[in-house]
Amino acid sequence: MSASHPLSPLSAVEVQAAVALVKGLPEFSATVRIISVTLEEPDKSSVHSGGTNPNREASAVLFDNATNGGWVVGLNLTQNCVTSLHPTPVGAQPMMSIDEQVECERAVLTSPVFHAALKKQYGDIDPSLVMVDIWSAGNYGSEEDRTRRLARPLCFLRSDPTDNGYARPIEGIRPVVDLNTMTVLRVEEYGQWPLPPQSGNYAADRVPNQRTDIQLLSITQPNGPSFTVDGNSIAWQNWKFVVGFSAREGLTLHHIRYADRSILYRASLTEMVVPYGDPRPTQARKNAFDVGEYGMGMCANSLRLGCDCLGHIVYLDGHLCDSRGRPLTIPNAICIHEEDFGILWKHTDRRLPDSPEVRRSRRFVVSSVSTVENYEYGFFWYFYQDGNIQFEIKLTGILSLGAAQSGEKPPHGSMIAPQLYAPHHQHFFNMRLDFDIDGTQNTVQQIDVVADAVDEANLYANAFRSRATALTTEKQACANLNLETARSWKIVNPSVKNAVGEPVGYKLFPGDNAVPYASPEAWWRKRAGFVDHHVWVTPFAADEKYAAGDYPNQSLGGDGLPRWTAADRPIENTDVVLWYTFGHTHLPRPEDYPVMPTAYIGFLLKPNGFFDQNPANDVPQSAVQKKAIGLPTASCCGTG
Ligand SMILES: [Cu+2]
Repeated sequence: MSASHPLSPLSAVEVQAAVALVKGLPEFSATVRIISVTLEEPDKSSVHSGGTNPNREASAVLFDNATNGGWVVGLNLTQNCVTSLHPTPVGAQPMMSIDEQVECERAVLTSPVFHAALKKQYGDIDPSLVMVDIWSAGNYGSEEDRTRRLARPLCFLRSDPTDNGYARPIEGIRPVVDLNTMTVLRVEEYGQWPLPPQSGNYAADRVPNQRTDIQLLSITQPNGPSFTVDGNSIAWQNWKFVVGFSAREGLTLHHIRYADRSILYRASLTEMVVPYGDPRPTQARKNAFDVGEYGMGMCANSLRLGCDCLGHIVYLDGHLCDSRGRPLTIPNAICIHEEDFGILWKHTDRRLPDSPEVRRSRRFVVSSVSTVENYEYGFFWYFYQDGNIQFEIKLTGILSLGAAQSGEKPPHGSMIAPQLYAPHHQHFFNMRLDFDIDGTQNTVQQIDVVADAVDEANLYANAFRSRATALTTEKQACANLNLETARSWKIVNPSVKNAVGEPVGYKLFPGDNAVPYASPEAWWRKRAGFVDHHVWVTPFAADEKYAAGDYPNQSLGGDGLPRWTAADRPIENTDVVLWYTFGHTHLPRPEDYPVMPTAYIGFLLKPNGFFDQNPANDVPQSAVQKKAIGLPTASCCGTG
């Protein structure tokens, strides 16, 4: 078995080879679920040296519903053998599989206890119209939180099978499901709320009077796209990188280079958590760790041309397996295309008004979208001609809603429709950015802009400067954004100097962000220590991949970044990883209903002394521009 690049994700054939090996283990039985099968990445040094990888390796996480315990299995797919088998820590709950979502819904819908609770609330309603979303149980210190594999689903009532059920939350009852036995342990009852009276549909066939004044906008690339795709290796303009995909992380990017100079070795969303801020007993436990509990790759959409992506598209499939080892390929999981992005640069010399120099900007987009029950997250990487890399998360989908009594205005949420409210919540994301700027030995600097003292050297009191603090140890590196100093972070290679004698570098420019409003005592915050700081820096360790640790599901907390950085390891002039946490505070609006217009959050990585001047100075004029001034257009590669 071979793959075009050693960091290419597992193919469907490789996933099935891994499944066959796992199923051959004496530990494997009918009660064992295969939670994930993932590429075990080769050593970084072998990738940087361009060596071919002699072995394709994988790791599988298994979980036995009979014993409430699991294993991590190392696999060599080239040699077709198992290389290691370790039990997971006692009590560790790997993420919930896609099968458990379906089985959990069925368990609730066929439970006589649930039917009885439903009848008490609403009389004789058709249980087949109830919709049950699996929700992770978290850990609130109880015996069962520690000893069972649990879910606390939320339930909704549709008026017909294609109705938007989220419009009618069944507020008063909360089933608790043991995912090991796949049975309803009990149904918790919190009182009675009437079903909100209005429907909230958004599907095309349910929205009458759609607008009619939109003319066709077509994007064509008659000569084809400007990128090449070889397996999962991508080349566009000066950029080269590898697209990865896994059940837990979803879309990842690897070995990002510009003009064959290394910038980022690996970039991934390591965790996210959505804590809700409503203390009502039916809402207080809501906080979803969408990566470590649900799996961003497992929840990835199959994207559609003309809907999710526009233009000349190349899609990549995502190859996974379900928890029984059956192939689970998500066709078109990743979309790859180019977009026009307005003006790249421009200057008009007023003495030469007929010859403005302007260039169109084009950006290269790699994206995927995941649906985690009610919510959608789009993950968009943008590469630009001037060396910028942008990451943007698009938040859309349906709010997680609650029912309100007639006339009630819940204080910890916003009224959205009659007797329907949306609790306040936040979305915190954590990105692991393994920079390798022109090599692996890098240093992170915290950059603060400060005003000079007013003295004889600053007579006009106008002076300010940027102050770079080299981050030397993990504890020193922990920091939050600071508006007063326009704080940013620069990753430099101290051994490689640019034309002005400074170390080459890239800068992290944060975008929107937030601090958590829940107390540090909140149960979810113990499990999500990564929200305590916006920036963390660690020395590279291949097994430190997830900001909340390997097993955040039902964890007691403390794992991940807080645990690793307690060692206060040195981080100067070594292989460093920068972890960036960013949050979106969502006070819902009626306009977010029934389906939410996209909200955006992300960050920008900009070359900062990485190049000696604007690297996009060599972008030619666009075809339209050349035509307008009478130049031949045949060899033109500018947009339009
Ligand atoms: Cu939100």
